[in-house]
Amino acid sequence: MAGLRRFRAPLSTATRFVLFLGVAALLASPAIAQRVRQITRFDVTHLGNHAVDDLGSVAFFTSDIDPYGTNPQGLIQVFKKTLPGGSLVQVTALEDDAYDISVSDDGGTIAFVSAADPLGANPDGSAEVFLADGDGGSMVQLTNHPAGGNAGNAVLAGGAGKVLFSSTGDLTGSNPSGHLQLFVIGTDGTGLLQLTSATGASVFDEIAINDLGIGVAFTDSGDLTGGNPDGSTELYRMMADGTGLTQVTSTTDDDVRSMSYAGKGTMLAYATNGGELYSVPWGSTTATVRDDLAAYPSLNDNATAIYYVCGGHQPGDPRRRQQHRVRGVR
Ligand SMILES: [Ca+2]
Ligand SMILES: [Ca+2]
Repeated sequence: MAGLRRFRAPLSTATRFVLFLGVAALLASPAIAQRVRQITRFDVTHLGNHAVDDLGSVAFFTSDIDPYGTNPQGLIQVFKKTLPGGSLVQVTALEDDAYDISVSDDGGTIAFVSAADPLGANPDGSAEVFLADGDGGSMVQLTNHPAGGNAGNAVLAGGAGKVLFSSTGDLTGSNPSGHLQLFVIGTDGTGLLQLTSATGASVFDEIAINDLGIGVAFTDSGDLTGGNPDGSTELYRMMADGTGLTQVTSTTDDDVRSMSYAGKGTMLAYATNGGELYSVPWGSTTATVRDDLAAYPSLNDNATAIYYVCGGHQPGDPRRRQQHRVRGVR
């Protein structure tokens, strides 16, 4: 599936953290009834994000748990859970928090952001993007913010060739103002490119890159092309070579709340704050309504199905119970 990162604030109070599996297996076989399996149960104070490989054979997540006594400081580390019902491994032993975990389609490469200095190349403690294999070995510091700025969210393309990330750094000489921008870099460290020229309002709520690292999609409240003077959250797309920036949606009172980008790059799906679910082919700005009272769409690689949460909170609505649905896309 295409790499996708949703920005979420960590939970501040003690929370029972439970990771469920179901999406990956479901997307592989949309016609088969969903089986949801609870794979963790810990009392923790931080609920990080999680990522699953294409086969649903391994899940990675970030958390401050200390199941083996190897994280006594309660820092947020990367953990790996073999599925279904396999072992739990602490992948990182960083001296600062890790966050924004993403994984390649084959489960063999992970990317994450941390202000730690595990390799001696980040003495200033800025937030940097790191790569490692699925066991935490062969770690590489992919970015370098030597003169201020920090990496924000980051996401690894499914094919493991590129990483899309946000940063306030002036990494290529094109961001002296230090605004938050999107960048892309090859996982071999080459090809660093600043993709956006935002002037301050951008937060890049969700960012995604397709499996081959060719196309990029993101949601943002910035006015990046002159088509969003009201500052609502819109869906944008562009090529990973920096060309073709396009505002896909044009909302005035119904922000884009969540989105998905098919791994093969042919389709986008998004849900608005008002709960409308749409799909829109890559290259088009004409969207098709797929459902309402919907949120958190997830397209499969071939864009033949959308998995999403459905259900409202309006009293009297017969669908007020939340459920998970799959809808075919043609
Ligand atoms: Ca640094
Ligand atoms: Ca708008």
